[in-house]
Parts: sequence; C-alpha cells; structure tokens
Amino acid sequence: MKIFSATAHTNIALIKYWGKSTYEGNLPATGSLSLTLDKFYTTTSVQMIDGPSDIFELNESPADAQTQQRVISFVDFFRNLTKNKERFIIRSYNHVPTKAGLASSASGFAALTLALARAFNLKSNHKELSQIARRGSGSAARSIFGNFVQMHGGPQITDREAFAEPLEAPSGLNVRMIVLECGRTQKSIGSREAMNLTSSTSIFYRAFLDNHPRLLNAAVLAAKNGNFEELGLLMEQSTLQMHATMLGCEQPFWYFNPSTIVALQEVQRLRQKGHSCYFTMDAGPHVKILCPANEADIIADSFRQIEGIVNITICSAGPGAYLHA
Ligand code: 2P0
Repeated sequence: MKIFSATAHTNIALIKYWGKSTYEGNLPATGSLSLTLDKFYTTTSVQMIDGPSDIFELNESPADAQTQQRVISFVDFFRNLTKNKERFIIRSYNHVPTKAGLASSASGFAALTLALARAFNLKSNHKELSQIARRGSGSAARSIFGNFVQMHGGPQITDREAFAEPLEAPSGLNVRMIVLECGRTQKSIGSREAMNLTSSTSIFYRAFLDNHPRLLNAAVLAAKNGNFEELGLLMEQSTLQMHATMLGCEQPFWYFNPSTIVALQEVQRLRQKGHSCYFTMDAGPHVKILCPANEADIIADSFRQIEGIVNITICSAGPGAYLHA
C-alpha cells in the first residue's frame, strides 16, 4: 500500500509556551516565538494497514503504550474529520535526542501532520496544518514553518485563533543557535506533565501569564526590527520566568544540573567580555545559546572544556515541514 512521508525540523522557543488555556484542542495559554533549527528533525511515514488499530514505531521499535495512545488519538482526529476509518502503521525516525528536552514532539507531530494530511487527502493550507499539529503538541504547530515563527495563544484563545505563522525578520538578523547537551539522562518529568503541574499548583504561574504578552510583543518587535540584543535579553527573561514557575509549585522541581549552571554562567561571562550571546532552556537540563552567525564558532569553543557537556551542535535556521515526493 502507498506510503506517505514527511520531514519536520524541531524548533526552540525564544519566548515560551507554558500551560494550556483548555485541554480540549490543546489550546496554549500563552503565545510563543521560536526559531526552527536545521540540524534536528523527524522523518515520519504512514501506510494503511489491515488491522484493528494503528501501530506507531519510533526509531524502529514499538513506542511505549502512552505514546502509542497519544498518536492514535491524533490519528482519530483525522478519522473524525474525514469520516474515514483507515488504520495506519506509522514509522517515525527522530534525528533529535528523544525526551531530552530538545523538543522531539515538535518535529514529530509536525511531520506526522503533513504525512497524515496527505494520506487522508486533506486540502489544508499551512495555517490549518499548524492548527491540526497543535492538537498533537503545542510546539509542533510552530515546526510547520521554518526560520522565526510566531504562535498565537492566550487565556481566551479559540481553536481558530491558535495557529502559528512565519515571522518576517530582516536578513541582517543572521543568527545561530548553539545547542549544549548538558548530560545524557532522559528528563524526569515530561514537558506536558511539568506545564500541567505548574499551571495548577505554582504560586508564580499567574505572574508568568500576566507578564507574558509584554515579553512576546516586545520580542516580536525586536525580531522584526533585527534588534538582536533586545531579542536576546527578552529570551533570557522568558526562560528564567518559565523555570521560576516550577520552583513555585506545591512540589517544586527543576531541570538544572551542575553543568547547566556552569554553562549559564559562562554565557554571562562571555557577554561581559563583549561577546553577543544569550541563553535559553526548555524542559530539560540543556542550554541553547543564541548568537550572531559570525560569533558562533568562537562562542561554542568556550564550552568544550566544561565537564558534563556531552555534545555541542551549532544550528542555523531550519526549513518548514515538507512532504517527500
Ligand atoms: C516551548 N515547551 O514553547 C515550551 C517551552 C517546553 C518548554 O512547548 O503538551 O511538548 O505537547 O502541547 O509542545 C514543550 O511542550 O507540549 C514546549 P504539549 P509540548 O517550546
């Protein structure tokens, strides 16, 4: 039977999505701003099968039961939309360290969205595809597009309003994102569970939400104007505010490990020495550094001797998701 394949690249949020306004439709309580990366991506194929249920294989092994169920629910959305009862085998290959806070669900659900849309013969445009991808994972809506991307969200957001779109940044904003893998252990608390724990129990979550539109609007403006320093400072505020919400939970938790902290201090030290670089982190211990393209090699070299940093990848802006011929 015919196979439909697609690739999507992962993205890193400069201004973070953290928490849902409603679970139905997976609507984000905050908008976000991201950069799609060239080096990390997922390729997914879907093929119809005769069988009682979909099968999901990740990197050539059957996925765990929870992931299977999440993927099957996502395919159910397409079946309900099209009144089509087909079942699929879905094979996904992650060129992203899975569950390490490097956003494999973003590229995974974006690639799956494109492949399924083709298999179900949907005539959706990119905006609609991003709305569908959002149902699989909020960050996946952004991976439909390349380069800088803005996702719409907020406490009152509706299904039709919660989509991503490309953000036009000037060509002078030629950036790199250096990904520092701070350890190899899989994260203890997944991002979905972490954001749910935070939004339901953190005494700081309200403040995070209240401040978020100001951060996002200012960052979007900075990106459009090519104001790199402003964008970097806002990015650091967003990530630290997000991580602070976790410290305010009834049962506090954090993703920092010793090499994370050393890396964050090194970014500040480099800035004091006159280098232009800013950090961000997601639901894991890894540190990502945004810097101008012409400084990336020298900045990356400063992290090579830090104990616990197991891998360093210099990424450029990556493309939007695409179907294979
Ligand atoms: C982001 N993260 O904006 C934020 C910052 C992690 C930290 O979006 O529940 O896997 O699937 O919608 O997209 C990761 O959370 O969450 C994420 P779901 P997702 O990139």
